[in-house]
Amino acid sequence: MKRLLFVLGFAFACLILGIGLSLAQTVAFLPMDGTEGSTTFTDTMGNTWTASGNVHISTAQAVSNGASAYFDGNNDYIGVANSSVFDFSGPFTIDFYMFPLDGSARNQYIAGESRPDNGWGVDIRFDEGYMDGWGYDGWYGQLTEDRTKPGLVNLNNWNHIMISANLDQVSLYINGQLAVQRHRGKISDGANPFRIGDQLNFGGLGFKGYIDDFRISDQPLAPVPIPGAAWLLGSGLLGLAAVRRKKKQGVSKSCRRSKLF
Ligand SMILES: [Ca+2]
Ligand SMILES: [Ca+2]
Ligand SMILES: [Ca+2]
Repeated sequence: MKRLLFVLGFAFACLILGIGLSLAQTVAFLPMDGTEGSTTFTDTMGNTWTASGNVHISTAQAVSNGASAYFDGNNDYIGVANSSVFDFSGPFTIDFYMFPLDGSARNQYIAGESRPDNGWGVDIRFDEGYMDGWGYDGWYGQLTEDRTKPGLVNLNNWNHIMISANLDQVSLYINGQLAVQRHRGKISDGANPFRIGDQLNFGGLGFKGYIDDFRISDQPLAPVPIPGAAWLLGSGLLGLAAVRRKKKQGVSKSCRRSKLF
């Protein structure tokens, strides 16, 4: 009997391990923590980001650890040189929390490595109170929250934003709700820097507000819970700590649900 239990236990462990290893891996993560005014943005995955303009750590609003990044909407961004981490030609997920302060400005650039002149890359924008994005189905493949719906983004509050893409389709989730799902085309990679907050090449406005816990993963993620053991093996203790921090910070139920994948 003991031998049977051992064999069954071993098989179960292998199953969980297999599930875990097949899960997405975080390739960039900015917890945006630190002291008020700091311009140091540490990436727990080792990517080197540089602050430009007036972007800084702020303790005025936060999802994790009492601090986030504040962007004033005018030439403020955090940038990182291109590398294999910032290649969106395969499956990927970009997710983060944002606290927008301006719901009327057009095309506020939140994140991406888009380069419209060359027709490659992807981006995420906040456009007159709606989420938007470009480049997911050819350069003109716009990704826009359906404007016939009530706005899903809450101004002057934290929102969880997730763009999850496999090779066939791309999904935009806002606070755990599916806002848009559409065909995903070929996404051409390029050497443009990845930037958060503004993108001079695009020529639009910068984002005005706060961003926290910015993450890039190398697989599509769904905003649904998965078994804790498998998730733990797949995402590691870092993710566990991040979720525990969010629970302590009192993020809304929908936000917590979308973070538990
Ligand atoms: Ca933080
Ligand atoms: Ca500025
Ligand atoms: Ca790239």
